[in-house]
Amino acid sequence: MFGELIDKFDGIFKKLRGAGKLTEKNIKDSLREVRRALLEADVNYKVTKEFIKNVEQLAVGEKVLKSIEPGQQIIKIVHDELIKLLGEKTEPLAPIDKSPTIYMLNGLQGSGKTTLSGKLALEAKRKNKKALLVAADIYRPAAVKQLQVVGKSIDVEVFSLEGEKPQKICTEAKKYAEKNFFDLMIIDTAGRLHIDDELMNELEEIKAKVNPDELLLVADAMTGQDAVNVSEQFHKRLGISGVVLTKLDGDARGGAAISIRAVTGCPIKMVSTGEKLSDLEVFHPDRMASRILGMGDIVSLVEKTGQTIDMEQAAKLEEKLRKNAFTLEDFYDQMQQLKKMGPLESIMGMIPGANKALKGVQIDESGIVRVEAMIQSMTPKERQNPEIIDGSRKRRIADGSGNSVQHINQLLKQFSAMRKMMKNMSKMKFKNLPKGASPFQM
Ligand SMILES: Nc1nc2c(ncn2[C@@H]2O[C@H](COP(=O)(O)OP(=O)(O)OP(=O)(O)O)[C@@H](O)[C@H]2O)c(=O)[nH]1
Ligand SMILES: [Mg+2]
Repeated sequence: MFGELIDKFDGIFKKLRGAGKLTEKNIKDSLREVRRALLEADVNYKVTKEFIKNVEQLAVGEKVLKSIEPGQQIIKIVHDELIKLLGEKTEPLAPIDKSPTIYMLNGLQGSGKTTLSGKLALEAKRKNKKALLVAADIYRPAAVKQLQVVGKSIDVEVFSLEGEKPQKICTEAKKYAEKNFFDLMIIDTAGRLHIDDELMNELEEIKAKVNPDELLLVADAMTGQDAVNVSEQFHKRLGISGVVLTKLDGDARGGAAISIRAVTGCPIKMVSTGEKLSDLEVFHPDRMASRILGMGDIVSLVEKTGQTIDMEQAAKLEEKLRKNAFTLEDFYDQMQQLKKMGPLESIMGMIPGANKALKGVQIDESGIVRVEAMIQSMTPKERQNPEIIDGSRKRRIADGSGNSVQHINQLLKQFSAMRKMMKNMSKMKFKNLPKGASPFQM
């Protein structure tokens, strides 16, 4: 996601930096390109227009033109304005501080409500909170069963009542949660193909009956401006407290993420980035802006790493990186660690410059097994000093691991790109993170 937009910004910014002297004209030209890039990423037309107007006002000032690095100044203005557009500050979910705190999930069919229910319950569980999932979708066949499967996979109880209406199910669930000291109750409501009165009435009634602490709209980022429209309509009717954008791992162009806050006035609180129950992130406007502008998102990466990487090993790695002694053996260990973190693509996108550095280098998850075989076929000396791997060694390793020399070359290229990135990452302070640090503020 954001891939194309990041590329375009990269090109525009490169020109700005290299322009030497900036004039009103080349600033205007750049902004025209920014405008086009945003529109092509499916950002709302009015939002784009307003954005460009604001940036232009700030950028075409005498102060900027006379500054030492005018190009850099304009990039900073774009960055700041983008953060404003995305909502400025992080809006955490309502704290889980009563028995029960209630999150109600709403949204169109297939937007990801049931999956999100599981994700939120899992996160609550990680915080030692007792969660209850409530099956309020009685319309789609097997919807209750689906939630039960999710609940079972994370060992969270599911509340359901056969033959009852959702309103009744939710009020009964609240009583049950109160009586049994649940900390969090998550209501998984039914979806519809389109917004209709019947659905809205039902949701309104549930809201009135259980008075949720968080009324979240779950919107599919892949649907672009439709996600924005749906959010707006739900907000008008129900008064939602926030939006969770799902499927940001897909090839959505990003327009929804960029426009929702500006169009609806509702904050994006969380983003969902995959089908696995651990694929959930807090939405940080500043970090998202950096990611979109190709500046990476080191903070989220550190947090993600903090969750899954063994801290002691990370400290050792940091030491090695500082000494520039990172070897293929460490690479192998890192691969094992990375595998725990989720799809490589989503991790690479957070590393500044990685999008560019890894261009053309295929990140092929299924290829990991192959890479492991190749490293296993190397001698310890080769793993320590990949530089000594010459033509005949390559052939031997290729034969030993059942690969071609081309594959070995590819691995060495990938390793050297990784080594460069790792050097950048080594500036991060793994050690300052508490064990099991979590990006969630619940
Ligand atoms: N790639 C990706 N897939 C997702 C994400 N969230 C949900 N899905 C998938 O989207 C599909 C629909 O998800 P559900 O959670 O069943 O959606 P729902 O809103 O409960 O759907 P209904 O109950 O039919 O209204 C499933 O195949 C999920 O695995 C996400 O963040 N990324
Ligand atoms: Mg569902």
